[in-house]
This record gives sequence, C-alpha cells and structure tokens, in this order.
Amino acid sequence: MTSIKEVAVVGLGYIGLPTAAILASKGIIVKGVDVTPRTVDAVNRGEVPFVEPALGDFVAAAVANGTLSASFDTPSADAFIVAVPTPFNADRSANLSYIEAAADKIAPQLRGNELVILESTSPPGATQHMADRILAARPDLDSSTLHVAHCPERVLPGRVMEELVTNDRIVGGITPEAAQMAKDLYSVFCEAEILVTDATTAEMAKLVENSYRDVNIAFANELSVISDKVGIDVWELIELANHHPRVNILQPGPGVGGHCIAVDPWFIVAAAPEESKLIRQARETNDAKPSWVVDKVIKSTETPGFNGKVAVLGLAFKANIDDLRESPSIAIARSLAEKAPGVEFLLVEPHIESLPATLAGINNVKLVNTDAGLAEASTIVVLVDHDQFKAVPATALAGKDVIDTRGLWR
Ligand code: SAJ
Repeated sequence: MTSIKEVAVVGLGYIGLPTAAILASKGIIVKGVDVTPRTVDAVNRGEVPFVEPALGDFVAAAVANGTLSASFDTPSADAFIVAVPTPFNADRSANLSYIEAAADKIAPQLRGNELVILESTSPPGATQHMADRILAARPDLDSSTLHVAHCPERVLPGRVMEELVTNDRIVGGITPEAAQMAKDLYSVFCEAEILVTDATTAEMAKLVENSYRDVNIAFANELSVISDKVGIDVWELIELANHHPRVNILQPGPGVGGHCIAVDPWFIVAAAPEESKLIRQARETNDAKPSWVVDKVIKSTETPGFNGKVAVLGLAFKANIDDLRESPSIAIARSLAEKAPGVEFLLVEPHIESLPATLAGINNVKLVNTDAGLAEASTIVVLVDHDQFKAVPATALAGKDVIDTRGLWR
C-alpha cells in the first residue's frame, strides 16, 4: 500500500500521459506538467494530442472526475515521475538536459520525504546524477529525506494502456527504501511482478532489452540483404528457419525507428565503447538499411516502364500508429526526393493529416491517400505494414513494380 496521494508527472508524452492517466484512474490526484501549450490545453480538455488506443477514454474520465489536470508549472506533490525525452548528442552520448531541467523545477518544491522517480530511458548513472543535482540545489534539505528511484518504462506504443498493467516492471532505487516506495506506487496499477534492484542495474536493464531487440532485428535485416543477393524470399526463409524449436528470427524492414530501439543501444556504446562491438555493429547494420531501400527504388525509376511517380506507403516508424519519431521512412522519403528530383513521390500515411516539417517544404513530394497513390504510381514502395495497406487487393498492384520491405503482399 502506498501512502502517496498526489503525484506530479513531468512530461506528458507517449509515456508520461498514459502513466498519469492510469494513476488518476486509481484515485491518485495527478498533476501533469508539460512545456508544450498544445499538450497542456488538450489534457485539460480531456483530450490526447497523439494516437494511442484506449488512452483517450482514460484521460477524458480522469479529467472529468477531477483526478487529472495539467499545467506548465511543477507543483508540490508527494511523488514526482519524470518522463521527459533523452535524445542523444552529436557524439551519441545521452543528452540529459531535459532531465536536468525537470530536476531543477522539482527541487524548489520539495518539503522532505518525497519520492522522485526517473522513468526516462537513461544511461548508467543518470538517476544518481539527478539525485545529486536536486540535493545541490537544496542544501537545506536533509538528504536522507529525498527518495530517488529509476523505473524504466517497457510498454509498446500501440498497446500502452494494456502493457502498463500486464508487463513486469523493474524498479531501481538509489536506496532500498526508495525502491520500495516506488514499488508500492506502481503497484497501484501494475498487476504484474515488480522487481527491485539498484538504480544503475535498472538503467542498464532497460538499455539491454532494447539492444537485444536491435541486435536481433539487425540479423533479420542482414538476412534480407543476403537473400536479395542470392535470389530467395527472406520471409519464406525466416518462416522455415523459425520452425526449428530454438530459432526465432525477427522480421526485416526498411530500418529501425522509434525513439527507443534506434537510440538506446548508443547509450551502452557510449558507456563502454571498446566493449560494445556487437551492439554498435547491429546499430550500424540497421542504420544502413534505409539507403539500401533507396538504391532499390532509384533502380526502379530507371526502368523503361516507369511513369514518373513512386507511391511510398507508410511514414510512421511501425504499423498502426502515427508516431514519426526516428522513422526510417522519413529518411527514405527525403533521400529519394533529393536523389531523384525529376520523380514525383506520392507519400501515403493514413494516420497523419499533413506532412511533418522535415518533408513539407520539398517540392517533389506530396501526401496522398492510399487509393490515389496506388492508382497513379507505377512503382510502389511499402515501408510500413499498416492494416490499411494489408487490405489492398492484389488487383490494385497488377503491372506495378512493388518494392515490399515488410513482406506484406507475398
Ligand atoms: N522492427 C523490425 N522488425 C521486427 C520488429 C521491429 O524491423 O521484427 C522495427 C519496427 O518496425 C520499428 C522498430 O523496429 O521501426 C521498433 O519497433 P518495436 O515494435 O520493436 O519497438 P518499439 O520501439 O515500439 O518499443 C520498444 C519495446 N522494446 C522491446 O520490445 C524490447 C518496448 O517494450 C519499449 O517500452 C520501447 O521500445 C521503449 O520505450 O523503450
């Protein structure tokens, strides 16, 4: 049982807002904090500024019954959950400036005995760094009354509301007492096992989980390039190999996107550059896949039957979401537009209404719907396996040159 009654959630993004909403649904008073006016306004209206199944119902209900509100200012509270971005710097080390800014705003609000949880994916040592920064700002505070823990999120975008409840959770405390307090708070909504450790092990566990996946996707992506060279179907190959009881190869794609798997392994590489050879190579293999796709498309535009238009299906970083962060599709679309200025690229993304700034100003790209893209272009490139694309009938593809990076229409 937690004694915590009020929680401030700093950062109302893809992780912070679901966490805020689920805590509020359990009767905790949640005060959300964000720097973006659009986010604060949307939440206070009971709305969600991005696509995530079921989240809208939670936010609407919590705002209506007064357990969830949002503002720009960090308030006082019994506990603080920091869920802000940790992008990487030019040298691929973690940029902790958002965490530091959150810590600087929490520090003046402390009265003693609060719990501060870092949820943002962080390099080893970041939780201790946050604790040190808060204490440096508050020399008047008895350090034994500040409880700091790391509780990395592990939810899969698209299934967040379900996985918040059902995924096991790792809680790493700067002290065992902080870990226990964090465990008690997460038990309010998490029905799975909550495993307790120290803060640095918790930080590494999160990074390792995503690196594990990155390394395995790199293997699949390498197989796709090898299969293309030897003239076989990589999806059939993987399906057959996966019949072995101890083999479970993942799926190739146009590259790895999202803010997690494409980023987190670099934090390990930065912490131990000489020792992280496989992790680094996997990142490089996955990062090389978009330009391999671009070369394939350019070759298609140089064939005699090409009609001047390419339909690019999917800009999101994976199926059935609107999240364009670190999406390989965006890099592919930009590179195509630059390499083939005389070709028109019809971009299809059913989950967005306008192109992101990185594509909006380019004159040989435009956003169209699926039917228009398929009807007008003679080359079709599939980058995302959205359900809407899976439903395309084979007749719509007759006579087209199809470059299918997801194995959608085999
Ligand atoms: N991908 C492939 N082939 C596959 C699986 C994925 O190419 O077989 C690609 C996807 O298309 C996408 C990228 O990898 O571009 C990442 O997608 P994902 O669904 O594997 O993972 P994310 O980034 O949405 O969420 C991951 C999850 N981590 C793991 O599965 C270990 C999630 O549980 C984490 O909470 C999340 O990162 C995070 O926030 O760290």
